[in-house]
Amino acid sequence: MGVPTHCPYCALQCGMSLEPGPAVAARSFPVNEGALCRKGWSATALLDHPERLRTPTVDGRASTWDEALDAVAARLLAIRAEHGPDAVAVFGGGGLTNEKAYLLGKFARVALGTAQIDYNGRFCMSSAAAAGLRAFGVDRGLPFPVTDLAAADAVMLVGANVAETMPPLVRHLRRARDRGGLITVDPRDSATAELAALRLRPRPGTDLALALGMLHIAVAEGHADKSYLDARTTGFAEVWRVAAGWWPERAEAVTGVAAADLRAAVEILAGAERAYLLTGRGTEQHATGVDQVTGWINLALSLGLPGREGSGYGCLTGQGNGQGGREHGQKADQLPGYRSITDPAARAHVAGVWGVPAESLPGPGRSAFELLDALGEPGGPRALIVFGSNPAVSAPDSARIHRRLSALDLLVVADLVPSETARLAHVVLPVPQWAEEDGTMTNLEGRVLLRRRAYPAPPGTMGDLRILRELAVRLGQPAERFPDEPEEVFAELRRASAGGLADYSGVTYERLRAGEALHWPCPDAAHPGTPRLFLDGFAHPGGRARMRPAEHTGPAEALTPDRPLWLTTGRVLAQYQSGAQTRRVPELATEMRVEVHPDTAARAGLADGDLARVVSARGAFTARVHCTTGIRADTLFAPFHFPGEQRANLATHPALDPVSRMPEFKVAAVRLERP
Ligand SMILES: Nc1nc2c(c(=O)[nH]1)N[C@H]1C(S)=C(S)[C@@H](COP(=O)(O)OP(=O)(O)OC[C@H]3O[C@@H](n4cnc5c(=O)[nH]c(N)nc54)[C@H](O)[C@@H]3O)O[C@H]1N2
Ligand SMILES: Nc1nc2c(c(=O)[nH]1)N[C@H]1C(S)=C(S)[C@@H](COP(=O)(O)OP(=O)(O)OC[C@H]3O[C@@H](n4cnc5c(=O)[nH]c(N)nc54)[C@H](O)[C@@H]3O)O[C@H]1N2
Ligand code: SF4
Ligand SMILES: [Mo]
Repeated sequence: MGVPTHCPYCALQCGMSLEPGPAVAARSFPVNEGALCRKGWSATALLDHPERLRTPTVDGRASTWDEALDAVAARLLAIRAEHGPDAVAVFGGGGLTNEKAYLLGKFARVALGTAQIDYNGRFCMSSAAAAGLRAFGVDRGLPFPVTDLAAADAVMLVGANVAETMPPLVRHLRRARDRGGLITVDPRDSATAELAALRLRPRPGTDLALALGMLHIAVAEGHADKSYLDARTTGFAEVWRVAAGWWPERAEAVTGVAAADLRAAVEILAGAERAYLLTGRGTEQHATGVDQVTGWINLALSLGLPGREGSGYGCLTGQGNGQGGREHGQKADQLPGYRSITDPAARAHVAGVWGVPAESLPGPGRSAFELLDALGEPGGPRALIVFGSNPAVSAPDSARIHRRLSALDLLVVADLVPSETARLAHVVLPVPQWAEEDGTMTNLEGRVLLRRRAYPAPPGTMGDLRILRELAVRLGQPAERFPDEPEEVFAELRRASAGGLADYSGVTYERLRAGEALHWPCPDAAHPGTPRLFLDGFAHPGGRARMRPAEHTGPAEALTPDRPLWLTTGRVLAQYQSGAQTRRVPELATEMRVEVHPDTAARAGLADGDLARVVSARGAFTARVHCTTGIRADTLFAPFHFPGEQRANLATHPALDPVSRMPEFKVAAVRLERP
């Protein structure tokens, strides 16, 4: 009998069973019904990998744990004494368990007293989170279980390549597919687009024009749900004032998508009894990401989809704990329970749980890119502590971030492998990994899951929770304020989240061990959890969704004769994120390739299989040319999983969305050339 747990990678959090060996076995669980993708099947390969970190290092030399922790604490205290508490910064990750994310936020605010904490979720979910929170009053990626999709007649996937990024999810789209109801919006024919009855291939960065064009058609052709708009929303008149100007031919001219295809998409969605609109990073990772998602939400609301049984709008969360990771206080502006750090009542509640005065809690800090960009700069942090991210590969404008990371007086990285960021660090702290620890994760549907320890942690490693406790004590905190048993940390998290938007107070390890399906909010021990939100009303006072006008402005930079192509970036099936984990798994070996239309390649004097350079105003990366007619001729697609010269982020644009502070990962002006 194996240990029932969940995959270490994406937000689908497929159920699996861990057997001696170590080996992965299938387990029935609703989101994946026993299926796993290649990354899930090969996940145990990293447990005993030769490159696994097993000894702390200080300035490149192996040390004992006491030496490493003493050195970190002493240097942090010295930096703080000289430059103040905000000279120490913390960077977290959406792959950390709820317990780790929670304790990391507490560690920053209480033990370090710094406002400077943010995490990689800012690069991931923040635009959809901000737009969803504004429109619906609460941000839960999917406000319904993934399995609800199985009954849909139509599903429109906007900038989401689930066939590669969450393969087992595709099984829930079977019905929509069979009925000709699957629509994709993507500048290229991704593996997901290949399954769709209708593929819209907009120019990168023009999604808002597309959404406005579709909204225009929906209203002009009588598909808008008037009674739903009247009863359940506010703001339609202002939204229509903008959309009225987006007649289909104008949308066609801006997006490159034929007006007839826009009409066909609206007809499929409006004609379906049960329809869903889902967004992914393709439409969200833009300097106008919040507006773009707002455009899609406005369309969904006009068609009466959100908060209706069997229909809906949702955003597909990405990282294993992308949802929980943004609820428990590692985000610069948030406290546990999805509370705002500027709300006096929230501060008082959380300070009470932590046993510190509310005035001692810092205010909001810099967002992820702004934080990284300030490192070592005048007035910026001089020390950075990283848990669960590899920003040396995954942050935009990578050469610049590399310089900033290298300018620090102290870089501390806790990781299981020597990531590119760990290689730049003064102190490296080796940690156990997923199958060697207990902890909870919250998947893309807001369901809290228990990950269980199946194997012993290797000697020489120390758990993240224990590291935080040991450092906190060395920084002068009472040990009992920093518990390191996951279940004990979770009990405290429950109290801290009580009464917040993401209320976990009724979730317990006991209920999770018993196999209960608990979706937050779950405010007390007798509460069954909330698999479906908004059926009775949206979370704003009065229960109405708030529509907001958003006008299309386009990408942050324009094409020039010197840089005549759009670069967009994303993922391939066999690699995960910065690749720190999956590049080390032999079964997943993948080559860095840039997808290019054959005509575009020929114009650059390149053929399929040649090495090429992709050059932007920030920098250049190299990749092998993969010719495909399934991509727009004005667009290149590159994955961001590779290090060194192959880093796609050497070329990406760090323009930030004004609301979410999400970087523009999905559009940059580039040229393609021979190396
Ligand atoms: N294999 C694999 N799976 C993963 C991950 C991984 O690294 N590898 N990471 C996980 C995480 S953290 C995340 S966030 C999710 C992301 O999951 P997805 O959002 O599905 O992934 P991406 O490949 O980033 O982007 C999706 C699609 O957006 C398209 N796109 C690019 N520009 C535009 C645009 O302007 N408009 C539109 N409409 N589409 C555009 C791209 O061509 C791409 O096919 O995946 C999760 N799952
Ligand atoms: N160009 C471009 N760039 C992108 C994107 C894109 O689409 N295009 N997508 C963005 C998105 S959506 C995301 S989510 C980010 C992700 O980018 P990163 O944050 O770099 O993601 P990972 O590679 O998952 O990094 C996680 C690191 O933490 C380690 N780790 C795993 N589990 C634990 C743990 O429990 N404790 C500790 N201490 N360490 C652990 C892993 O070994 C790894 O080194 O990249 C962003 N960057
Ligand atoms: S889809 Fe995601 S959770 Fe499922 S096996 Fe693959 S990486 Fe793991
Ligand atoms: Mo992500």
